[in-house]
Amino acid sequence: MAVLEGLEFGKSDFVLLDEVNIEQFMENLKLRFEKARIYTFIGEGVVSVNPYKQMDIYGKEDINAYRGRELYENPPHLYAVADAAYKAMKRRAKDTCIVVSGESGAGKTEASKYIMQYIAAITNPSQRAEVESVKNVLLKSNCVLEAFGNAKTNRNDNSSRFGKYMDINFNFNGDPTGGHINNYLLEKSRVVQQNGGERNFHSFYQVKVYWSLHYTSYNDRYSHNAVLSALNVIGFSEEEIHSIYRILGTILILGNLQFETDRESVLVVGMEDVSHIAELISTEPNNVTKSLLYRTVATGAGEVIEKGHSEKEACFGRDAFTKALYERLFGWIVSRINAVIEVKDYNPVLHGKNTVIGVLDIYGFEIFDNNSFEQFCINYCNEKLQQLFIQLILCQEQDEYKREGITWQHIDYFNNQIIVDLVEQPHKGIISVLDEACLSVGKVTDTVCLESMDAKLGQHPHYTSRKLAPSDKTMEFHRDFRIRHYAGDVTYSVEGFLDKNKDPLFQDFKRLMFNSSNPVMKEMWPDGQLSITEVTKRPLTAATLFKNSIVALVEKLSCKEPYYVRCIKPNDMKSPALFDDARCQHQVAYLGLLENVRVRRAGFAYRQAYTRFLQRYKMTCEYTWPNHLMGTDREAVEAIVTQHGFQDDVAYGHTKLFVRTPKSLFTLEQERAALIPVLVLFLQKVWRGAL
Ligand code: AD9
Ligand code: MG
Repeated sequence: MAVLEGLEFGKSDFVLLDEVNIEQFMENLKLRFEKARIYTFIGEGVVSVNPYKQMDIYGKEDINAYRGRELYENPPHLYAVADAAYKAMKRRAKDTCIVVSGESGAGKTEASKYIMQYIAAITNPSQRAEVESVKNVLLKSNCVLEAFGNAKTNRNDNSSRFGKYMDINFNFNGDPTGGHINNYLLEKSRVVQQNGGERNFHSFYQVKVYWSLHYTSYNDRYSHNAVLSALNVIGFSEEEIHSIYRILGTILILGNLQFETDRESVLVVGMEDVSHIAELISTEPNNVTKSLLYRTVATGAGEVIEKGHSEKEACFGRDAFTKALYERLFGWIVSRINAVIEVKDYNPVLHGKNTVIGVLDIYGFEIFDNNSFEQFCINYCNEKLQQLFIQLILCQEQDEYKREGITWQHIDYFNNQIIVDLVEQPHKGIISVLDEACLSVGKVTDTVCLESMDAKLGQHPHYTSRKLAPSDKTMEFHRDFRIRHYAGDVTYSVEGFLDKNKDPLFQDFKRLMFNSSNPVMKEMWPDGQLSITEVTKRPLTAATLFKNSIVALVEKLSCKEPYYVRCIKPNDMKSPALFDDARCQHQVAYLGLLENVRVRRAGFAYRQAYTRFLQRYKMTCEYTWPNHLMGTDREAVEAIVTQHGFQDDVAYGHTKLFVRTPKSLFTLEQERAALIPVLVLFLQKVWRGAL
């Protein structure tokens, strides 16, 4: 409900549409995009359309305009939402989170960076050194994580190939004291294989610069310096930085390493590569060759023997090792950053409540031409987040009105719990079928696994396969299954699912790394100290690990007050000028934005328990100041509301007052703010005995 924009820019809050229907919604979204108004509110959330061009709206003056102001005082902006989350945290000591969602290339990562920059800019006005250094590390961590976790894909030149959730901790002053980063499912298969037109992680193009100082391209060289300086600022030591680039080098060499079979024995082609690897990971060439060509196995009789790989097994082992090296490296970098920004010496008695703002930037829904295990996990994650959104925004909201006895017309929406169950239900869901197939002793293939999915889930309304729908030629027999996701149908090819889920890595590689004389590398591979006879427990599968991490994430988010940034990708051409109606409408539909507006509109933007409302605003009304003589707090609140003339804008619940539009509260806040200095003067006089 921004007051500063003319109507020629459309409605700044979708709640203000004359009628809530898809036509009006799209018309408003398009009009605003074409007038370079990329943000629009839905209540306290913001919808953002990727402008695909630099906008002059993120400067110092812009930050100052939003700082400490109310949502409706300024045009819609990420800063308004960030400030709302920050204020809730500071004023009410609430943990809050900002969930940024949308599909690949919609602008999530850019949005989360602007949000973090805003929070950094408005905190620590007194420039305390320790707070400045925390802020610096938080901001610099983005650069490092992007270098190692982002890559050019066909959808986005800087696509995040991992999910990120960052908690920022604040002290009672509202200044950042530390933070913590959680990373989710890095797409490590990219290290060994990329789709046509796509690239490996950015870091690999930088390592070439690091070594040869040849330009790969201006951009890469530029960001290489930025990454090095960020690593330095965060506090990575010289040795650690060297180790990082040595691991990247190792991966590059492994990527070209071939095997050949000579009279039944398998050999590495090109021993100079092996020596080079040995030098990089600080070990003997002999150890490298052995890990590449043999695996240690424990026989039934408890004997330990060395078994030579076939050429195929050697290739498989090499790729698994390459992927694991990168995954461990990435995980280690995150944990190193965490160690630096971890809140230290926090004493709740001394420092007051430690509050948190969480920022979630996680991969959006993905539908590719060929969808594999990674897309399956990513899309499952999006189902979970949609479910959280439904729970928090749609369900809870309606439940509260019911509980408080407020008259309310129920709003229908699609509840995707049924799809979440399809994937994660114990014993029945897809993950459980996959795990079962991975754990069975016999030779289970991807196709066999598909058959058992068909058998178990054939009746599910959101699951199908070619066998279940033989006439549907868009799927292949014995290979594809399809999930009807809330965001659309996705056909997955089951090929490779079992391997990716089992994600096996021969113990020999772990031992190789643990035995490195480079302490940084050794630290990344603590499990390498186990001998083969000690490694008996089956590790959890990739899907189950991912599921557990997402369940934990949702738990973390659900106890915080959520703020939403919903990102929309205007077209597939990365064009600043094109608003592709069909593409945008599809995103609006699956993000559930219309339902969001409806609930918001029918509902009440603000609510407060009568006692708290009274405490805050009693000074604004003659009947309640200094003490009210009414019967109940509710009656006192009624007196305040009536005196200010917004009785038509509220509803009275059993325990809370509900206010429909923010404007009413704003009036009260202004009056309160104006009264406070008067009151302070008055009280000072009382204390001095002047009155
Ligand atoms: V993915 O799921 O990680 O593949 P994101 O994170 O949603 O995706 P990203 O933020 O990386 O997308 O945005 C993609 C590109 O759009 C950026 O590299 C910018 O070139 C462009 N973009 C996004 N937001 C803005 C903006 N606010 N201003 C200018 C933007 N350009
Ligand atoms: Mg991203």
